[in-house]
Amino acid sequence: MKSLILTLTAVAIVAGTASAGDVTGKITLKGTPAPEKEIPVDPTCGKLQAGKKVMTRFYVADSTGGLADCVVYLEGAKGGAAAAAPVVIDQKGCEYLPYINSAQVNQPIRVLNSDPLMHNVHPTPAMDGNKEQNKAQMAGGAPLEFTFAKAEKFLRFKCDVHPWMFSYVSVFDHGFHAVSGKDGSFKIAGVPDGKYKLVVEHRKGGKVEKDIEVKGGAKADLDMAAK
Ligand SMILES: [Cu+2]
Repeated sequence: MKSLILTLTAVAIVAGTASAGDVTGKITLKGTPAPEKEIPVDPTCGKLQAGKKVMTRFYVADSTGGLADCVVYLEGAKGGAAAAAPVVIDQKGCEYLPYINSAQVNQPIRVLNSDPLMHNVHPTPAMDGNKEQNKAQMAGGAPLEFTFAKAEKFLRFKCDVHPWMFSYVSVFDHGFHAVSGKDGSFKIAGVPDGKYKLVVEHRKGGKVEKDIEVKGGAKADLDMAAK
C-alpha cells in the first residue's frame, strides 16, 4: 500500500509539471474549385437515394468557406492516448460515410452496411505492412473490422460492386490527429505543451503547415487554396 501511495504521489508531481491542452482552429477554403460532378449510380442505388443525386465530394465547404474533410495532425508527434473506440464507416445509399477519416495504427476500423444489398469492402493500402483485404458484406451482415499496423495517409477503401464508392482513412502512429468538421473546425485534444508543426492535408487541395506553440492549448486557423 505504501509503495502505491508513493507511486501515485510521483504521478501527481509529474502531471503537475507538464501541462496539456487542445489544439483547435478552423480551415477555410480560398478560391473556387471546379464544380462537383454527378456520379452515375446504378438504378438500385439510385432508388436508395430517393431522388437525390450522388455527387463527388472533393470540396465540402459551408457558406463561410469552412472546409470539411481536412486531415489535421501534428507532424512527428509521439504518444497520445491510445484510441479504444473504433472508427466507424457506414455504407448508406451506396456511399461510404464519412468520406474522410483518421485513425491510429491498430485502431479498429469498423465498416457497417446499412443498405439492403451486398457491398464488398476492399481497402487498398500502399504501405508495406498494411494488408489489402477484400470482404463481401451482405445486406444486414455483421460489421467488418480492419486494422492497419503502419502509418499511411489517405488509405483507400473501395467497393468493387459499386465502382464509385470510396472512403479514405489516414492512419497515424500517434494520437494527435483529427478530421475537420462541416464548418471547417477541428480539435486535437490533450496535446502536451511544446512546439509543433501543425499540418493540414486535403485530398485535392494538398498540404499546408503552420508552426505552433502549445501552452495549455493553442488556436490556429489555416487557409486551403482550391486547386
Ligand atoms: Cu458497394
